[in-house]
Amino acid sequence: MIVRHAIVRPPGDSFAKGLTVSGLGPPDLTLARTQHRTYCEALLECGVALTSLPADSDFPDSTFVEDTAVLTPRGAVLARPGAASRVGEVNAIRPALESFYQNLREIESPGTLDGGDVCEAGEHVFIGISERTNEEGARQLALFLAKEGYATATVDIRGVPGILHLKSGIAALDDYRLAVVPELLAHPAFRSHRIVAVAAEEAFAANCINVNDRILVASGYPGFGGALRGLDYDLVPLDMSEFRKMDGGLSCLSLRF
Ligand code: CIR
Repeated sequence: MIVRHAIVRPPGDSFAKGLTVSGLGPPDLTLARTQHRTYCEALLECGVALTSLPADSDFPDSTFVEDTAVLTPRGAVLARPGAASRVGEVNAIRPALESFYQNLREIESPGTLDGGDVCEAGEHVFIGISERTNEEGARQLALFLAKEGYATATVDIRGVPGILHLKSGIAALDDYRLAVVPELLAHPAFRSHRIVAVAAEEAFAANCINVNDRILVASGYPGFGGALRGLDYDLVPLDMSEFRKMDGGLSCLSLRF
């Protein structure tokens, strides 16, 4: 998919109060803001037009804009986050999305869905069932996507340790090839795709993004980085240390379309 735009929101003053189970300690806000700026510069260098929303300290996790919506070249669906503290983020992002999409659809109660559980690989969309996204939310999204011509498959990640969202454990390197953590390698939903296995000790690196044929990837994971270079991917390594402390990674920090 060609990425023309991205929406981002820098971390607000309350960033350290966000949800996390990483056990890596509190993030350094100044460093997080620097890392966020570097991330934005990388998107710009990949030819993306950026909409940078103001930081919103009412919602500590609001820098993880990806979770508020599912955007495809064919339409937009507002998510319904599974964590109570994040529900209000959707109304906060709505005006920005309305300026790009005429017909926003919405996940409705009792469905819950976080954008981080949705992985688009060409005509295939994988939808994670997680602690945040329930089966009803996945069903509603699958109906919207089917009308747009996408094939969907669900992947139950509940109980997979260390994987908050589906995209914490898989990434579409391109339309045909996925990066996948060990626990999900054998999942039948991925049978028709080529796979790059991410070693358990480098699992955080699985959350990478293809932006106009460059792969933005967390720095500090030489095995995965080497495997991608061996496949001729053009890498942009970025330090994600402060976002990792809050269970976030590269995909979570932008809505790309
Ligand atoms: C949360 O727990 O919701 C945030 N601290 C992290 C969200 C990361 N988002 C993502 O993986 N798409």
